[in-house]
Amino acid sequence: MNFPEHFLWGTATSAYQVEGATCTDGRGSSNWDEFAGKPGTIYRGDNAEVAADHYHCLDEDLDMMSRLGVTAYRFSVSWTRIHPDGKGPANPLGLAFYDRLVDGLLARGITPMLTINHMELPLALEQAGGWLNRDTIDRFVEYARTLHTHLHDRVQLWSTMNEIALTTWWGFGTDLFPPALGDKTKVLPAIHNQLVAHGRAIRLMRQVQPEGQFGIVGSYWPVTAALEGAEHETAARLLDLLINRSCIDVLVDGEYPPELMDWHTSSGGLPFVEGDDLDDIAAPLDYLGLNYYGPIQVVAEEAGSGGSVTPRGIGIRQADPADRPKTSFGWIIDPEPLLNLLRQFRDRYRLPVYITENGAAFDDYVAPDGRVNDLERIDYFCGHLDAVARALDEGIDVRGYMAWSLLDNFEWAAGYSKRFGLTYVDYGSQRRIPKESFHWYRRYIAKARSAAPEVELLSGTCAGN
Ligand code: IFM
Repeated sequence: MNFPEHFLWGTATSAYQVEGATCTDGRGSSNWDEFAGKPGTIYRGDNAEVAADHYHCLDEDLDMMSRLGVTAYRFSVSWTRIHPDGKGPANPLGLAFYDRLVDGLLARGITPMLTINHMELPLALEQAGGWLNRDTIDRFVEYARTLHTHLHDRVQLWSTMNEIALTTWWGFGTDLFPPALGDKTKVLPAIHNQLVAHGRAIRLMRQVQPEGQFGIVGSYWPVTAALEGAEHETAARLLDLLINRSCIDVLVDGEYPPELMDWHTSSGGLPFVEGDDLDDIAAPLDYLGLNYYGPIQVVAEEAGSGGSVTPRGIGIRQADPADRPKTSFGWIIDPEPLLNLLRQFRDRYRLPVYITENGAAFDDYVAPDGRVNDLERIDYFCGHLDAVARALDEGIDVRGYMAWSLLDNFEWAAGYSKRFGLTYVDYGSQRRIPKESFHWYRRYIAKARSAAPEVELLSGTCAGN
C-alpha cells in the first residue's frame, strides 16, 4: 500500500449542515429553512438555525483540522449568504466569511475543495419554480461566477454540485426534501436543469482559470437483487439507473441512457432537453467526486415502499438483510463494493476520482471518562481506506479521500439524530469533543504521509491502534 505523495487527506462538511447562523450577516432564506419550519418534515422538529455553529466557531474548527493533520477540506458555500434572494448584488459579508475560511485553510497548509451548491436553493428561486424553472440555470451560473471571481485566486479545486440525483429524487419524486413534490415525472427535468447549470458554470470558470480543477460530486450505491428472479434483477438495474447513472452517464457521454429516457416517457414524463443542453452538460471534467456509504439490496414490489436510500413509488423495496453489519441509519457496511466501483469508474468514465465523502452514523455518546469511543467508525474507515489503498495499488487514479464528516451535523430530514462526525458536537454548549476516530484518523494520515513502512495498520487491526 502506497498513498501517493500528493494524495489529499481530508474531511468534508456542507454549509447548511454545519454553519448555523441562518439569519446572520445578511444571509437570505433557503428552501431548507422553509421546509424545516413545516411540521412533520424533520425528525423531532429539528432545524439548522444553529447546527454546529461553524459560522461562529470557525477559528476553533480550523485549528481542529490542523490538529487532525488533514491536507484538504471539502466544504460548500451557502448560496443565500452570497445572493440572499438568489439574484442581484453579492452580499459582501457573505463573501467575507468564505474569505476567512479559505484564508484560514491556506494559512494552515490545507487545500480548499469548494462545492458551489450542496443540496440547497435560495427560497426566492424555489418559489419561482426552482429547478423546474430554467431561469434557475442562469441564476446558478451567476452565483458561480460571483464566487469564482472572488475566490479563484485562492481555490483551485471546484465542484459545482453535490449528489444531484438522490437529492432530486427525494425532493421531486417524494416529499422527504424540498420542494416535496412527490411527482416522479419531474425528477429528470429537475436533474437536467441542474446538469445544464453545472456545465455552463464549468465552461465559464475554466475560461478564467485554465489551471483550475473542475468536477461534480455524486453518491453511488451499488445495487444488487436481494432475491433470485428476473423481476428482482430488473428492479436492481432500474434503481442503479435512476440513482447512480442518471447524472454521470450523460455528463460523460453527452446523452442520456436510452433506457432512462424510456423510463421517463413510460412514467408519463414530458420532453425536457432543449437546444445545446447536451453539449453544455458534457463540458469536460477534470475529476469525478465519488461519495460512497454502502451497497443496497432490493426486491421488486408492486406497492414500492422504497427504503432509506430507495425512493418509494418506483415499484422497488429496499431489503434489510439481517445478516449484514449496518450503521445506525441501517446502511449496510461493506467496503468491497467501493473497490469494484472504483474499477468501474476507471473502465467506464476514465477520469481521476476523489472520494469526496465516506463515513458512517453511529449512536455516539460521551462516556463517563469524557471520551467518545466510536470503535465501529474506526473499523468502518479502516476497511474503506483499505479499499482505496487496493485501488491505488491497481493503478486507479484516486486523488484524495474526504472523511464525512469533520463534525456531527444537521443530517437533513433526520435532523440531529444521526451523528457522522469525527468530532462529537454537544449541541447544547457547542463543545467539540474529538472522538476516538478523530485520533485514529490523525495517526493514520500521519503514518500514510510519512511513507513509513508501518502499513500493518491496514491489516484489520486498526481499532487497536
Ligand atoms: O449528510 C449527507 C451529505 O449531505 C450528503 N451525502 C450523504 C451524507 C450522509 O447522509
